[in-house]
Amino acid sequence: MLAMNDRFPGVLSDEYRIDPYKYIDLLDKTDNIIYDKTLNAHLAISYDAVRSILGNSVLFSTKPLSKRAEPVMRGKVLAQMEGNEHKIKKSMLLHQFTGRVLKDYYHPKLTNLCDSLLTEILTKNKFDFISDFGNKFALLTTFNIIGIDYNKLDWYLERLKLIVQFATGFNLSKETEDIALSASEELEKVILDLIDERKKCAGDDIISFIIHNSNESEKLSNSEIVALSLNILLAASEPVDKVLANCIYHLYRNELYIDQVISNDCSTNSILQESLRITPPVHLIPRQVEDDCCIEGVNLKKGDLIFSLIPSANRDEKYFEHPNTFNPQREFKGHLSYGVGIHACIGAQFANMQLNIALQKLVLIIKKYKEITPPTFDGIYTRGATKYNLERV
Ligand code: 2IO
Repeated sequence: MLAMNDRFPGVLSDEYRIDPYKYIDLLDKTDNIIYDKTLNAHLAISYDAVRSILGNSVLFSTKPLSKRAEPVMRGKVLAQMEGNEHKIKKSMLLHQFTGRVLKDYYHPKLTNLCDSLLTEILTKNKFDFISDFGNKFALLTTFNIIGIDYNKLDWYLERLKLIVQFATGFNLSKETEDIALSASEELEKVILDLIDERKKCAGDDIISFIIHNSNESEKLSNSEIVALSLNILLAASEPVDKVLANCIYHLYRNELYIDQVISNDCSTNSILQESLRITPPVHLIPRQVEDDCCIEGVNLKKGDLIFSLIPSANRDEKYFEHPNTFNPQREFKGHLSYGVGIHACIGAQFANMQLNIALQKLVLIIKKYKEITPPTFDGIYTRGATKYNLERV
């Protein structure tokens, strides 16, 4: 009889792809780190192991991103950087994604955007939550940040899909890689044009802010601005529709919370954080082991690849009682879906605000609709609904 974790089929298996949570729930998290033969990499499956790994960026570097992200981002993404470069660029971006700018500038903008998308949907008897709302809300929000014209939605959507596939894929064919690379070159061109425009005439977008509000010694090159812009475009859009669809999915299966949110007995944020915990949009976070070491009782070798399996850490019984029950009222709220440590998501506050705005409005209308069929989920790196058809009751 094989031990429980030896029966884990591997992240790249067909069974896992169809229903990862079935296998994640079976994992014995007290093993902390297991080896995944399909990935040729370690998998951190416990809460403590994921915290130790993501919390130590010296021993566990983000070097895997130089293959995954850099080629399609036309330069280094923030998560690849260290030291002073990381500090300067992180605080530049954080300024735009926190505090006053968030409350005074983005809150009203995103409220209006959400309202106008929902007004359009309310005229329909049937709609797909992903393509008719989620994708649009996600991407148009990032257009607000970068200062991109709303009518370019389809052009960007098409190309971003390809670069996400590159950054989050496994064993891709040369052909698929080349298609993504040429999409990213096209994206680079239009961002370079935007930079030129903003140098002549500043707007209230993040590119103008980066160009005009940095010290002489901190001036970024065009190619650095392109990489950060593409980084934001991807990281801020890819998870958003997935998280919102997951929230709706959980609410339809736990309808008492819809009423509780409406009657102010439960906050949208509790729904959101519990949904992020139990069904995180980003499942895998890659790191390279920089030295031989022993972490949570497991030996790792310099050069090894290790993925943090976020949904597994978030379902660790040591921290979350009845881990696969959706319970927005649970006491411990420390899910790891935004990561942890110096490379934790810098858009977390922005995302929480954006998602709460949408949820506040969605809870008021979802009882007018029901699922035609349950959503179809896909993805092993980022995972979410690809189609979610709703119809008026
Ligand atoms: C662009 C995977 C949605 C990041 C990424 C390849 C680098 C980095 C992440 C997150 C979430 C995206 N990695 N954001 O996991 O910027």
